[in-house]
Amino acid sequence: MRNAGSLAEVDPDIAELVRKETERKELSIELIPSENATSRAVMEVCGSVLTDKYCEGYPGKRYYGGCQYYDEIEKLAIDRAKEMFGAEEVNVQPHSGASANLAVLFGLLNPGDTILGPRLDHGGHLTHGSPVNFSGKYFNVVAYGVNLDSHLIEEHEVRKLAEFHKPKVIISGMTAYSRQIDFEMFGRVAKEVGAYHFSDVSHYAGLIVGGVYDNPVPHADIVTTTTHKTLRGPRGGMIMGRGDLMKKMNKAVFPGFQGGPLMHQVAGKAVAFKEALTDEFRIYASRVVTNARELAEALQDQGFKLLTGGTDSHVMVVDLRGTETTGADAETALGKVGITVNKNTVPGDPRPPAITSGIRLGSPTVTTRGFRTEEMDRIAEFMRAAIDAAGDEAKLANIREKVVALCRNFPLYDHGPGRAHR
Ligand code: DSN
Repeated sequence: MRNAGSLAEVDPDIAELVRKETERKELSIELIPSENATSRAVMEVCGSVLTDKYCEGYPGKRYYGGCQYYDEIEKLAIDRAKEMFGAEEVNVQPHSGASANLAVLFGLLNPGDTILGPRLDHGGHLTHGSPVNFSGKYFNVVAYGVNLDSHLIEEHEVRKLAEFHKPKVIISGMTAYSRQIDFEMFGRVAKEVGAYHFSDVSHYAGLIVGGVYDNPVPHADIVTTTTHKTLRGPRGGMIMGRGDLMKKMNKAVFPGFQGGPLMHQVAGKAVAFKEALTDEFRIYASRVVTNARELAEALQDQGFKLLTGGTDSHVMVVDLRGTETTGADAETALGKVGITVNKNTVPGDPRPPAITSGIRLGSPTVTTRGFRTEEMDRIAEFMRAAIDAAGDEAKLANIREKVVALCRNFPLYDHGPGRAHR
C-alpha cells in the first residue's frame, strides 16, 4: 500500500537533510554562477503528481495512454521557449545540458567526425570535446582556446583551426567566460567552412531572454541550454533550432538517448519560462549583470585580479596566479564564512585541476535574493577578509557572523525555508 505519511514521518533522516540544506542556502552567499533559486511555483510543480507518468514520444504521438494533459504541458513549454528565444523549433525533453549536447552531437555527426570546440581548461565544458567525456571519445576534437594575455576568444584563432581542420561542427559557448561571445562571428566562420554552428548558452540563457546578452539563435543552426542557471528554472536541458535539423534532434533525444521524459521537470520548465517572459524577469536579468559588474569592480578595488578585467555577464573568474592562495585554498576559506564559490582553472594554469589558480563567481542567486550593488561591495570586503584570514578560525568565525546577518536581511525562499519541500 502506498504510504500516505509526510516526508518527515516517512524519512526523518532525509527530511532533516533537506532542512539543513535549506538553512545552508538561506544563510550563505551563493556565488556559484551556474546555480540559482527557483520560485515556489516551479518547486510545487516539480514535486507534484506529474512525477509519476511515462510519456515516451512527443505531444500527439506517445507510446502510453493517459498523456492528454502532458501533451498540453509540453506544448506550453515549447511555445514559451520559442517565444523566449525566437527559435523555430524546440525540444524540452533533455534531462540535462549534457544530455542535450549528447543528442546534438550524435544527431548531427557520425562517430569519428571532427568538432571544433572550446578548451575545457579555458572555460569550455566537458561535453564540448573533453577527452574524458563522450564528446572527446567518439569524435575527433580540435579545441580553440582564449588568448593567453587578453583571455578573450579571437576570431583569427577560431578561423585558422576551422580552415585547417574543416570540422563538421563548431561549438560556441563557455562556462567560465565573462565577456560577450561573438555568435555572429562563429556563425560566419562555420558557414565559410561548411560546418554547423552549435551554440551552448547554458550559462547565459536567462540573460539572453532578459535582453542583456546577445542571442545566438539567428546565427546558429542548433542552440542548447540548461534551464536552471541564469534562466532560474528547474534542472534540465533543451534544444532549439531550425525545423529541418530539429527532426534529427528529436529522434536523437527520443528514442536515441532517452526513454520517458521527466514530465514534472518539463512542467517546471514551462512555469519558469512563463516567469522568464515577464517584465520582472527582464529587470532581474539586467540586475544580474549590474551586480556582476559591481562585484568585479569591488573585487579589483580589494586587490584581486580578474580574467579580462571584468565582466559583461553574470560570471567572472578571479585569477590567483602570482599569489600564495590557490583556488582550492580560496574555496575552503570562503566556505568557512559561508561564501560558496568553485575553484576553477585559469587559462595556462600552472596548478592541477583539483587545486587550480582561480575561483569562478557569479551573481544569479544573490540577485534573486535581492542583493544590489551595495551588497556586492560587502561581498568583496568579506572575500578579501576571509582569504587574508585563511587558517585563523576566530577571524573566520567573526566574518561568518557578518555573512549570516546580511543573509537574514534578504530571505531567499520568501515562501518560507523548506516550505516548498513539504
Ligand atoms: N557544471 C556546470 C557549471 O557549473 O558551469 C556546467 O555544466
